[in-house]
Amino acid sequence: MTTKQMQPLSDYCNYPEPEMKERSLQFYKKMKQRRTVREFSDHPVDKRIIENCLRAAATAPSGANQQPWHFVVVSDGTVKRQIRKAAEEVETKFYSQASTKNWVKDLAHLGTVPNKPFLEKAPFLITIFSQLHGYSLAGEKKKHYYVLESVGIATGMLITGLHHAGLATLTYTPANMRFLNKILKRPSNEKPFMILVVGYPSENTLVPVIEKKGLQDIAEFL
Ligand code: IYR
Repeated sequence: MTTKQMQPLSDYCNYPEPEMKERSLQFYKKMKQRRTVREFSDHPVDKRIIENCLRAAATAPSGANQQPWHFVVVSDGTVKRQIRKAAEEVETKFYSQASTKNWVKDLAHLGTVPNKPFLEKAPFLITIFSQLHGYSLAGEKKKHYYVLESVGIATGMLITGLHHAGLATLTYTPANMRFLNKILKRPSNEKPFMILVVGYPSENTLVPVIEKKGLQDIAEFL
């Protein structure tokens, strides 16, 4: 067993309470401005912004600090085209199949269709993989803990960072994403979690009118 090494919590920031109140309010206001967009401009995005946001995402807490995530950032036009083609095949089935009829009905208010031009138009597709298990130095399977929770938290932090930087995102999840392993040459212990489409919104893009639940509806204090 390795002995644990401890160090002082040197980076913790302590603010006076009025400042905390103001900071939390300002952060809420900033987050409230985030909207998922489905129409992107092809205006290029500086890769260093994406790198910083990925660094921020990688600070996420994870089960046993195993950091069971992998990000493949796609900007290559040929690879984006391959992803679009494979995704649209999945979507065509999804929108026409009897087994997903109710699901498709529940999405009607979003106006989504099988055609996914944003997969080629947006400058970056950040594909996110969950490492369902890892490998020991000897090459044996190593159990990973709370994989979905960990990758979900890191993804939330990534979306938050990109929004904070001024970029728009789309959390895109075709019903079956295994094609990503093949296209991006990822090993079978990695399961695609999401395609995060990143860029600038296209000019005059429209977003659906939606409501977020209020505090009373989502939380209670005992
Ligand atoms: N993947 C499909 C369907 C879809 C599913 C959910 I859940 C959404 O919130 C939105 C769309 C598509 O992107 O069209």
